[in-house]
Amino acid sequence: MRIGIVCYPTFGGSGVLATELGKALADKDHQVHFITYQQPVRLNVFNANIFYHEVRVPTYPLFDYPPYETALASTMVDVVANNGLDLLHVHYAIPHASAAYMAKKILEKQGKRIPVITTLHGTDITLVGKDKTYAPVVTFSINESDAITAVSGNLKDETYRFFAIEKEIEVIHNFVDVSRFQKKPIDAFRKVIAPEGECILLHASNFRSVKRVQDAVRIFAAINKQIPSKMLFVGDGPERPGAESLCRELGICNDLRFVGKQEQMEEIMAISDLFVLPSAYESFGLAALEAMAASIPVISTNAGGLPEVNIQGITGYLSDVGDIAGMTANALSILTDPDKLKQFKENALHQAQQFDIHNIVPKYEELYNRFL
Ligand code: GMT
Repeated sequence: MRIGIVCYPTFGGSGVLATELGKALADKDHQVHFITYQQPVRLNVFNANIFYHEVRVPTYPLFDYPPYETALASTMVDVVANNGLDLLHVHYAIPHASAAYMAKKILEKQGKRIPVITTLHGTDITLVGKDKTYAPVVTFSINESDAITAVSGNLKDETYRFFAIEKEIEVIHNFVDVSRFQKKPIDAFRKVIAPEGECILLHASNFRSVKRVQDAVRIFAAINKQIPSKMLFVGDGPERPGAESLCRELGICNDLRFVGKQEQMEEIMAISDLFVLPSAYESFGLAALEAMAASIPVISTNAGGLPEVNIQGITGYLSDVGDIAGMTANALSILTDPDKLKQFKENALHQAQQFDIHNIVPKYEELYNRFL
C-alpha cells in the first residue's frame, strides 16, 4: 500500500505514535510518505520505503499568520497525485483533518478519489478542539473523514460528548515496540545519577499545564524526605521554569535533574525504578506505556484513558488528580518493598505487551484494507 501520514513532527505523543506507525508499516513493505513541516524527531532511520515531504509555507508581508493549512492541503494534493497514494492517514484533527478534506475535494475534481483516515489523539478534542473558535471545523472535518479512530475508549466517549459526530469512531489503542525498551541498564550511567544506589524516579512530558509537573516535583520532595532517591525530568515546555523554581523553594535541587528533551528514552528508562505521571488529563498516556515496556511501574492519576493503560494495584497505582499525598504513599509502598517492586515491574512489562507494536499495527492495516 502507498500511505500518506500527516502529523506533528515534534516530541508530542501524536507525532511519536504516527512516526512509529509509519516506520512499522515501512518494515512491512508498505510505502510510507510523511507530510509535515519538519523531519519528525523519531524518523531517525533510513528505510527505502519511507519518504519525507516537507510542507513549505512561503511568507509574505501581508501574512501576520502564514496559511499553514493551505500549504499543507496543497502539499497533500501534490504528494498524492505524484506518488499514487492509496490513502491519507492524518494524526491530530487540527488542522490536519480539515486540510485533508480540502485536499480530497481538490483531488476529486481531478478524478482521483483518496480515502482519509483521521486519528484523534487527545488535546485536539479535549482542549483545543472543543474551543468554539475551532469546534465547527473540527466537527465537520471529523464527520467528513472516511474513517475515524481514537487512541482510547475514553477519548472516543469524550469525542461523542463534545462534538456532534455522526459516524462510528473505532478505538485503536496506542502501541509500543516493547523489544526496543527492553534495554540493559548502563551501570556507569546509573552511577552518575544515583551514586549511592538511590532509587530513581522519572517524569517525561511536554511540560504543559495539563501535565501538572509541579505535582510531580512535590511528590518527589515528599518521597525524598523518606528514602534516598533521585528524580529525572525529561522534556521541556512552558511549565519548566515554574517547576525549577519550586525545586529551589523545596531545597531538592541536588536530587532532581531537568535533562531537557531526549531522543534515547530507552537508555534513561533502563535505569529508572518508577514513572510518575500526575496529569489532569491523558487520552492515553503513551509515555506511561513506554515506561511500562521498560518494566517500570507507574504512579499516575486516574484521569481520561490512563486506567486503560495503568492497572490499579497491578502495574502501579492511580489517584485522583492533585492527590499528592496519595501518589506519594503509593510510590513509597512500591519503592520500599523489593518484592513488590519486582512483581510490579513484571506486571508492567506484561501489560505493555498487550499494546505491543505487533498486536496493534495489524489493526491499522485491516482498517486501510477496507478502503482498497
Ligand atoms: O500531551 C501530549 O503529550 C501531547 C499530545 C499530542 O497529541 O502530541 O498527546 C496526546 O496524544 C498522545 C498520543 O496518542 C497520548 O498518549 C496523550 O495522552 C495525549 N495527551 C493528552 O491527552 C493530554
